[in-house]
Amino acid sequence: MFDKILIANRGEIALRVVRACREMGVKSVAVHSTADSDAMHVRMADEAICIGPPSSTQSYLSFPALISACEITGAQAIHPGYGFLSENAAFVQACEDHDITFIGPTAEHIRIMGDKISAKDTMKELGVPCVPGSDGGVPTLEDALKVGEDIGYPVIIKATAGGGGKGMKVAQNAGEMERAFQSARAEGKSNFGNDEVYIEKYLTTPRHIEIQVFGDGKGNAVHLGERDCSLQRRHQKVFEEAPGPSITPELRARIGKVCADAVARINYIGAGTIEFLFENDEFYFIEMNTRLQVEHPVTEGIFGVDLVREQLQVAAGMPMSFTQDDLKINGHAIEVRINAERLPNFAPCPGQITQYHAPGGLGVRMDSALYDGYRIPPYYDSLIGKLIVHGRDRPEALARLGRALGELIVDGVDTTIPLFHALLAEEDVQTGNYNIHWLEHWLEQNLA
Ligand code: MV4
Repeated sequence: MFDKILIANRGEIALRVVRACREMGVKSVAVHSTADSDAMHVRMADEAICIGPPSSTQSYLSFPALISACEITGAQAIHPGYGFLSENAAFVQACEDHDITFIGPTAEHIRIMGDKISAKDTMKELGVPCVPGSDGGVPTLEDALKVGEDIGYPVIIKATAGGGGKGMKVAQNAGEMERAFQSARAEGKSNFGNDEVYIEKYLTTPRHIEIQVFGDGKGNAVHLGERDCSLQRRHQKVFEEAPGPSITPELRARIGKVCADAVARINYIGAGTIEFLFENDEFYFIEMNTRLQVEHPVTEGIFGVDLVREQLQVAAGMPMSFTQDDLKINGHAIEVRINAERLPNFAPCPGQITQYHAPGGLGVRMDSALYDGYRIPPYYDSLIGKLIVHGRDRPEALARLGRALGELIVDGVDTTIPLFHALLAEEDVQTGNYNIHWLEHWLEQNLA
């Protein structure tokens, strides 16, 4: 095991990694910008080092600052958390060049999955069910119209380099194709410097179901079931749960095995998430994320495992702590994302926290780097905490969520807490009857 690792991140996820390190007897190095000198992850880590000015590009995203910080502190490995450099293949290469272990997948796997066409090709080859669509990139409008004719409308045109919903356009019929095709290309070009697009059948009312996988890099891999993350606003998840209300044990076992076998075959190392659209009891692969995700605690809750510990273990060349047979689901977990945002527009709301009180009690986990008096800087993501509840079943988890939200106090800034009180009062949330469009519709009718 490593003696010391550096955490190339901030906020709750940096603290999450510090906690795993402390339990494992691994020393942790926090890095911070000048805007984060007072941050909790800096206080909680064994050592801290300032790596630059507030701007992320000059601090949390700076290769030389991070590599130098490792050299100065003697850290042998870097945990990237999520966001920032977590899916940056060039950074993985830079770590390798400096004999620093990147705690995550290889540069090659990150590169393959970052390109949506090569990700889909790879998954298809590995037997993972994909959305019907074009065979790779679609270079011209003429080709696009042919694909539309072939698979039938509606279709969705997606930028190969896309992600987070950028560079995605729907065409309801052949007449809408030209506009959608050109605009997806233009968005791909301006956002990612790549105008290549591909086309898929547009699924109208799917759920977003993602399968957690984990590999040891030596041909062994497991799945840890699914998370339903359908409740999203503008491609930002707000509420995530496991198991998925629509997924039976049979469906889970089938898609889980397909996913675990696929990542085992490519010698995948570390945590990964295989994203599907789920409609009419069928799974359709869309993307793979090669990182630990924000919502990983719901999976930890129902399986009783520490995914960050496992990341460190396999990165150090050690085996995972469990086999597939060891992994049994216990109960139900729900996460809500507490953002410093002002409703109804979800405008970022940085500022000073005048009072913070975290909820507690049975089945309650609050992952947050907040404290009384903390100043939320305006430079970074608006996520300030995650409330995760666990119950013996879904109704108990929902009741516990309502109870815990009632105990949570975050004063001084606006937050998304009132949204969750309102959502819990909705019958569709209580019954799990929602898809990827439910929240946007609800917000239009209730907050607009
Ligand atoms: C789709 C789709 C419908 N059909 N693909 C949105 C972001 C990117 N990860 C994939 N996305 C979608 N791809 C096909 N073939 C609908 C979406 C989509 C979506 C997906 C997951 C969660 C929320 C969403 C909201 C709008 C659209």
